[in-house]
Amino acid sequence: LVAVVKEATSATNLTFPDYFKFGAATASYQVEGAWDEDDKSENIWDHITHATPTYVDENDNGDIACDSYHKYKEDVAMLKELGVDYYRYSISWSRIVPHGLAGTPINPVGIEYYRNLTQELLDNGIEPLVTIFHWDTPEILQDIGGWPNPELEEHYAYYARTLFEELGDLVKLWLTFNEPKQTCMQGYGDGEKAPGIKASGVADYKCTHVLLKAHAKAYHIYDEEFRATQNGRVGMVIDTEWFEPASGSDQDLEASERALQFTYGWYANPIVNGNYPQVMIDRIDARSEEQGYPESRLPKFTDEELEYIQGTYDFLAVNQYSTSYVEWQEEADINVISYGSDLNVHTWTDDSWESSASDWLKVVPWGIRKVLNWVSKTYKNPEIFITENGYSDAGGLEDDRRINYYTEYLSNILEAVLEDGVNVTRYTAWSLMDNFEWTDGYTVKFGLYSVDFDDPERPRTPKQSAAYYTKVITTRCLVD
Ligand code: BGP
Repeated sequence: LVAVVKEATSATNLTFPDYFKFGAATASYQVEGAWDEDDKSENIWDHITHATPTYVDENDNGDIACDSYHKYKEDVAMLKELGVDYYRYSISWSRIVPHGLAGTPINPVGIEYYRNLTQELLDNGIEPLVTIFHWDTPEILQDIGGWPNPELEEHYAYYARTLFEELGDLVKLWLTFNEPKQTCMQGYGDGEKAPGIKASGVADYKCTHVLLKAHAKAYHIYDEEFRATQNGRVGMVIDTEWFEPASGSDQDLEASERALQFTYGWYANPIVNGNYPQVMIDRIDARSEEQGYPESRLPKFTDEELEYIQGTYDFLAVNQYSTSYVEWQEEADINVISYGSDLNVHTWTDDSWESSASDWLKVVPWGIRKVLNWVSKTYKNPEIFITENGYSDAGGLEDDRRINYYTEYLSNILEAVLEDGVNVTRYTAWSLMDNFEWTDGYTVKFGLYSVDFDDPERPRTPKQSAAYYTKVITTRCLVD
């Protein structure tokens, strides 16, 4: 009987706790445009889309995008209409430090833009949640090797300190990096995102190593120089799918745990516990040795660095969209050097799962509940922000599939909070509006608002999902 009653308790009847906040997200390169205005310099996405237009579907780029650089007041009006508690947006590094390097001049017009946007949010009762870096590395820094170059730690620290100094009176929530796994794996591993470098199993590990040290440095700078006066909090956005074991066998359960450690754990374990997950260290060290490398392809932290990195988070942040099945497989050919063969599991998606306009995004609502439980259990019940979740289609204002996605995922989140005791305090919809979706250009739409990219004015129009989201926020439950 208990089981039956539990089954019948639909999360749609339950209410989000009072402390729970709702937001919407964008990122600088994806919405701002104004790519060379007011002394902004080129970033790696400006560079790759101009140098190799075919890199992006339909040869598109973010030169104008949603034109948010000029239309930020409209964006804030949309957020106000939506009724969100906060807005997650990112800052363009090459707008703030056009010469990229530590010690070079700060661009006052860049600072002014973000102060204006942030003040406009505050004037409208919307809390800023700022991503310091969302994939748009200044091209000047890529010219010296990009993230695998250890010097990036200093250059990033200079940029981050500048933001704390210039915006920290207004901004109280900072995210150092968005999805560093994508920066490193796609940027320097499989080459599917700018700068498009293919050196999987080597450069992606170096990139991560530098980036984690840069994160820790920014965290310590905030902690030691700003926290006492500004009273804010700092975290890092880490993305992961859920990896559902294909069977209950020990091998498949191990494959699932290993995939999660190589994905979420690659970044979360260092910032929580001080080092890479043991399974990554063991596997990559052993494979490197067998491959004849003089040192492991996975760089090592010194004891001092381990201590410096450990505990550099005030909350954990999760981007979650999709799920795969995972099973154990025979060891990969030792001659193959890649992240994939270091991880060495077999993954696939189920044909019955609803698809979206993005090949990597399947609608698997129960996956988010499992991810939240795994993060909570693995990292000892931290406060968790969901910093992205959303659904892509080909466009249109009647987006009932998106409404369905939000209902189902939010229902699983609610169950994680109310039934499983997971400490989730924020939910962020990706995205506030249709935008430049990286290599998909404008062909794939995630927005609650549509943007007409054929019109030079870039008019925005609410979709049905926008009204739906407003209703969820105001009623604090999952209305039909
Ligand atoms: C996340 C990114 C976002 C956004 C979203 C949709 O990985 O943080 O910037 O782009 O995914 O993905 P995509 O643009 O690849 O379709």
